[in-house]
Amino acid sequence: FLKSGSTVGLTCVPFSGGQPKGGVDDGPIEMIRFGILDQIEGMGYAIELSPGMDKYRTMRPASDPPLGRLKNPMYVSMAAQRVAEQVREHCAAGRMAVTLGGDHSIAMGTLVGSSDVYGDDLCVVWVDAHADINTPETTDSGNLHGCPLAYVLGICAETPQGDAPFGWIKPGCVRKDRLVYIGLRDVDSGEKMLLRKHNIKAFSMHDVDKHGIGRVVEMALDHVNPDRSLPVHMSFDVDALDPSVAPATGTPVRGGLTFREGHYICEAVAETGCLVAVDLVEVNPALGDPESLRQTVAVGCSLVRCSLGESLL
Ligand code: 5AB
Ligand code: MN
Ligand code: MN
Ligand code: MN
Repeated sequence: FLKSGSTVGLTCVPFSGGQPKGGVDDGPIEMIRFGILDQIEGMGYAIELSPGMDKYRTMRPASDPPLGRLKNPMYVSMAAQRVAEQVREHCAAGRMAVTLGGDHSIAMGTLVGSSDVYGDDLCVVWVDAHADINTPETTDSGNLHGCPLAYVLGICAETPQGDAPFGWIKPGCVRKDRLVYIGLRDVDSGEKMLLRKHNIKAFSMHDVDKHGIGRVVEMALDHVNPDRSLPVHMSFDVDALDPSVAPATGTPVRGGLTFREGHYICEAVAETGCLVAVDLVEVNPALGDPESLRQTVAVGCSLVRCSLGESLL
């Protein structure tokens, strides 16, 4: 697979249907305004931009009744399916797939896209305050940005079929033993049961405090990719960072990663040369004052650059 390819396949997903707060759909455009395109090109990459990003806003179905507790199920499913096609195309062409969200429900799409190309080998590093593994049965909020992993791991009580929302997702396209978390600190009780039941490896903020970020990233990579030979998809939710570092996000939780810890993760994963896809999600420019916005957009862009190897000498 690509060892640090020279073209970035960029997919911008202005989508907020996986949660109730408006504004997260402006995450990508704010990062573009902040200069992410020039920054990536300035690092020597060519950019292939997925077309038609406006479509994510206009494709909302006229009627989208809840599915049990799940809100906007058809809209989330359709948007994620489109994300999957765009990411699949980038990966198939050997590009580094970079996806800017948008809320985290779009990761159903990014993971289907990358796993379609890299198959069983794909390792997933999920950097987040939250586990995002709720099933339709365990979710309290019904917000699908808390559920993307349940669908790709194939651990929902009933597997969606055919034309039903999420029926297009191949359950188990991401292997449970190739998923690892870093940064967790707000995990629902139903999610804790799922993590235990499926034996999924997680490094919480407690582990970061105890071992330090260097050791945690090493242990996380040892778990999924001991020989550093497999392709890695990193899904980075900006709320993994402490709210003092990334305030403009919909579900902030105190006690998060410092600026350096967040960047260290990206640098260390980049350093392996195994990274094939990265998501940067949950930047919400509508939350907080202009300075919070600027700070959060800036940190989002710099995490992307570090994932592309900016700070490697
Ligand atoms: B995020 C919560 N577990 O399911 C739920 O920001 C929060 O993508 C989900 O990590 C947070 O609603 C989703 C309480
Ligand atoms: Mn989160
Ligand atoms: Mn998340
Ligand atoms: Mn969030």
